[in-house]
Amino acid sequence: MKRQITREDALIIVDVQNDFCPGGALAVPEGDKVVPVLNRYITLFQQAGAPIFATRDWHPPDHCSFQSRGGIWPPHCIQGSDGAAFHPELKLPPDVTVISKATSPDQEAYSGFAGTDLADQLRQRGVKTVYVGGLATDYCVKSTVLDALQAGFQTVFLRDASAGVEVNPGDCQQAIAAMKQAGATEATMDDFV
Ligand code: VGL
Ligand code: ZN
Repeated sequence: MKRQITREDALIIVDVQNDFCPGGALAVPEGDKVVPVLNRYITLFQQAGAPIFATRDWHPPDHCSFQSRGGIWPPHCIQGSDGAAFHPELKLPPDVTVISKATSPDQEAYSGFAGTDLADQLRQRGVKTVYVGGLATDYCVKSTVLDALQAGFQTVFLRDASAGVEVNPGDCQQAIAAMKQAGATEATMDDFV
């Protein structure tokens, strides 16, 4: 059975920012490979009149997740920097809703739902099912998927539109298992009409 996108569906593009792509401060191996795939999903959702959201990691310069403050990451996605900008080839539509997260110095937020109004915005538009892809599978994509399920949305992980950091080998596989265990399903472009 092929999936047909309707107005009750939404696309959530997670953190497709320069710092998470090759050459960036916290590069996901082959992170930029998700860009052309996401562009195809963007076209599909746009044609169906379905809303599109793009989350971005949007840290102050002294964010608690940085090694300088005892966190585990090098500085990345600092508000307004080139590294924090969306990948230049990502074709976000003019009516995309951008969701900035982890914007306060003392709060980490991997999920696009954490500390944002994403759930309210989805409900306001009558969204029932969210399709989630982007960077990184084993961090922000996973967290966003788990929170979407928690918030009551049917949730589909877009495997071909996601890539992971893989700090430890197997992290992505584990993340995918955890998402499925929590009730997410998985899809790739072939599953759509
Ligand atoms: C992310 C590490 C730190 C992500 C964000 O977007 O997956 N990973 N901050
Ligand atoms: Zn971050």
